[in-house]
Amino acid sequence: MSKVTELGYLGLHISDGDAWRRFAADIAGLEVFDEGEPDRFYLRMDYWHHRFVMHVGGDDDLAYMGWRVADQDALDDIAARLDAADIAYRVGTAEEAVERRVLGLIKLTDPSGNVVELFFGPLIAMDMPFHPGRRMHGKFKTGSEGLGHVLIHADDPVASHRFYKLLGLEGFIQYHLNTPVGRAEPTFMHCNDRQHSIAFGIAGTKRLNHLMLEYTELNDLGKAHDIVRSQGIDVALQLGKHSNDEALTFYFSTPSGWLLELGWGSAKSFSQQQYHTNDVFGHGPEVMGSLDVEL
Ligand code: MBD
Ligand code: FE
Repeated sequence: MSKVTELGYLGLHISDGDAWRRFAADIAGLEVFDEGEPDRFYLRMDYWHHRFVMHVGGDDDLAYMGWRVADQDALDDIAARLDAADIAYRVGTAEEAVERRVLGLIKLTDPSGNVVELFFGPLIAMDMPFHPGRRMHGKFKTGSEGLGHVLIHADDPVASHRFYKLLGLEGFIQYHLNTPVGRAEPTFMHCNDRQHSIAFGIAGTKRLNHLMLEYTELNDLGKAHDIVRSQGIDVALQLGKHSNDEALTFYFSTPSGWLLELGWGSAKSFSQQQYHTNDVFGHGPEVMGSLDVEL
């Protein structure tokens, strides 16, 4: 059975391009990359042509998720499963493949209307090594684990779980949490060694609650934390260690309102399920409004 292999790229609608260019480079250390297109710029993390397409002018939310598959055969195989499950999709045109810098793709939506692109053959720009936006000790952890993870909105977590399982992701509910609006039982799913590439089941106002990126070096997380604190940016959850992926992370506001979770030291995904009611330590809530959970 063919499966998606990684969360490969994201498209984001943003209202303030200049704020995002500064934020991405100066705080996270991402590379801002321009191809002279007036309506967009790119963010890089590694050898990939891009990991993020920043579409300027819009509603400050997720535009699309790009999930990678190995090749055309794998894409055809998953498309046949979508047909059998009566899930509609559209085969991307040659122009759309060029636009995304991939060899081929199909487009569909998940049960909550989040746009999903399944693609194979990304452009890996070996002549253009990653150039961090600020000094970095190490790199972003990508490779076979993809760009990181997203926590997205799900109207119906059971339907979303069924949908992402059809794409080949595995996982289930991993926390029972208290929130101001009641209990939350978020689901976490993986498709490679990254403990989770997607999560859902926490109330929010946007399609995208947060994006998590991981550093290979603890010093880069510390540096990001220093910069966020010195700029007085709203921190939603303070530094702490998650029980499921065991990553040391903190969450803070992006120029789009949704949160960036930066982390280090994540454990690998596991095949037998377990769940948690608390994190290992930390993650104390600071500025309420975006991720109001008691971890
Ligand atoms: C995560 O990455 C996360 O965002 C939450 C809320 C819980 C566990 C791991
Ligand atoms: Fe997270």
